[in-house]
Amino acid sequence: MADKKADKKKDRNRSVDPAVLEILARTEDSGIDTAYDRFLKMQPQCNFGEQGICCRICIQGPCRITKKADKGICGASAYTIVARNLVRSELGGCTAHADHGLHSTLLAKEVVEGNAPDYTIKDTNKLYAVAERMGVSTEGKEDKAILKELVDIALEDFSRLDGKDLTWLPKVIVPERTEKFKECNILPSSIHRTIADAMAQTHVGMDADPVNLVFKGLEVSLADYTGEHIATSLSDVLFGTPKPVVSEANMGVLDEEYVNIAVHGHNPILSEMIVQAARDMKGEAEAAGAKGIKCAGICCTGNELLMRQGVPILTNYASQELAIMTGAVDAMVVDIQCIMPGIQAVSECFHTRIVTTSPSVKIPAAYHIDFDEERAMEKAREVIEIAINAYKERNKDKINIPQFKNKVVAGFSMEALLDIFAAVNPERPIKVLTDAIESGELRGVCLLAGCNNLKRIHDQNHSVIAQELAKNNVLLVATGCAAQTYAKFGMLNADAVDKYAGDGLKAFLNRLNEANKDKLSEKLPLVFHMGSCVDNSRAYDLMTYMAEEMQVDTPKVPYAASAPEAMSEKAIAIGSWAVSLGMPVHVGVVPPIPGSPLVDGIVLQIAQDVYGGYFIWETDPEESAKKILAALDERTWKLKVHNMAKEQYETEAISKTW
Ligand code: NFS
Ligand code: SF4
Repeated sequence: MADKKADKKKDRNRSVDPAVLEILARTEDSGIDTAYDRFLKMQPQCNFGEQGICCRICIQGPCRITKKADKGICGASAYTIVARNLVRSELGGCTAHADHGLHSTLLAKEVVEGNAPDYTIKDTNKLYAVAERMGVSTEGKEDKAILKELVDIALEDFSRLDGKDLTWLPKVIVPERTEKFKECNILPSSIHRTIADAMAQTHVGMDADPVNLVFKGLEVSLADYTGEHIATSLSDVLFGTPKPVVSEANMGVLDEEYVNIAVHGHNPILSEMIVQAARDMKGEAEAAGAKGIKCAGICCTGNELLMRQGVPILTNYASQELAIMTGAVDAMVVDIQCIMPGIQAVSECFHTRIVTTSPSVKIPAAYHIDFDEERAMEKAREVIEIAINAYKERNKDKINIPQFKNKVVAGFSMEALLDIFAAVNPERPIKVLTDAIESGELRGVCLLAGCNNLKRIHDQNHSVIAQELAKNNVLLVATGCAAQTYAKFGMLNADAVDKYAGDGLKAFLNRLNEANKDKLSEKLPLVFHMGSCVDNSRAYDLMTYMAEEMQVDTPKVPYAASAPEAMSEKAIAIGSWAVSLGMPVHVGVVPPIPGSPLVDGIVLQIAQDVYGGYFIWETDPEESAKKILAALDERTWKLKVHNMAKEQYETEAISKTW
């Protein structure tokens, strides 16, 4: 027993990232505590919580469902408690994305009104494209006037109270989906109204019906999707739509001779300025004895900067504290979301400064710069100064950078993908993809998304599932921390195609490479990095375009999603909209739902009957890949049968709706 305990304490193998393993190995006696250690100390975790049958919604609780007490004090059954907890998680995710989307919208408003002098409209093509999608005419209008109309639509979609339908969402999904959502009464009226209503609906003594609650959760998830779509669209307008870009990833991107700044969080509004200021302040860094300034990204801010600026990826969620333990990070600048409070304690063992920048994300003892859009560049320069000052205090003996990094080809926005497809079929670019599925060359598309979760071996599910799917000719797109795993592991480059892709996928990618050889400086990667987690909206746009080409509702498209190491409430919100919008959604960590077999059944089966999308819980990576493949195969098979019937009987056998 004692030995077992000691072994647990020494478990330094909770990752498959070689850089992480190297740092974990040397932390043995350092006394530094990271998430990997705290996870072990937390064991065993509470079974009631894991099952979702602990209720703390009122302070008569906590009420836990047991054999002896099969209802809470108020009489709530396991199904009510589980469903209510699920809705509250979806709400957590939705509010995070709403906050992000609203921030982007308000920045756009400031740009229109001339109050944010350091920002401009960078991408007028995207501005026109979004305007067209929203039905805003652009004729004879100044760019700012167009942007103003988009801002007005977005702001109304955040705040409308009159019960009318959202404007943004129905414009970016197939009409059959909108009909379905209206029919089931889950089309949100506005983002903030849906959030408020769902909070009220889950108060003590409110909704007890699990189906009604689960469906409310799906409405919340559609509000979440709207917030994400707005965030992506307006960020592209203000900062540029990503195009293929070459960079690198993993701890080896740090360079001892430079001032190193880790940029961490989610919102490009600040980090875009930091990157610009870092370029401008090279001289100051040189004066301090460095060769210059290097920025490297963590989590989705990292993805945003990689996609638009080619800034390298440092690491992903689980290993954020370990980046500090290289001794070479002078400042870690954080904005919002997925920032472990644990980074501060680790930073205190080094010279690293933690700099918070959002009024809603402060960490005791960290530096805080009140970022404000009106004086964006000035604030960004303040942050860089903190980093340069820290650089002067570096302890050379403590610097030890794991020398692992891989080449990355990223930047695949929807626009970039269409451009690549257009080299093969200029009239109907997306047909290149749907044809490849129809001919059997590809078995479908899978979006690999989501977080790291310390319950899993860090990055293992991500890498194994992707390798299995690639071998089986699935076209892979990725976002979030999943995409960062692939970046770190060399799976976002063409070498990975030779190594992992099946023959069909190879042939498909080669055809695209051949057609684009004058246009692309690099061959296409195994996995297409589509951006941050809000950019899952890009990945769903892809499904929507495929559905339009195939003339079917989205649940018929052979397109699945997987969150192999899901962790955050945002991931739960995303998984839920992916289900309502028609995807089979694999999750590699079972969320707190199985405590009610009824609710479990609703999200696994009833959701499918009504919306066409459904969840798959599977923790084993090989099994997960098999289940994702089965879900894709079922859809391609059905499409084939329908198409055969259509030809044989010359009828429109294929119904468009789910
Ligand atoms: Ni998505 Fe991106 Fe990472 Fe998870 Fe966090 S950074 S928003 S939530 S942990 S993928
Ligand atoms: Fe218990 Fe009901 Fe209160 Fe939940 S809402 S804590 S089940 S009494």
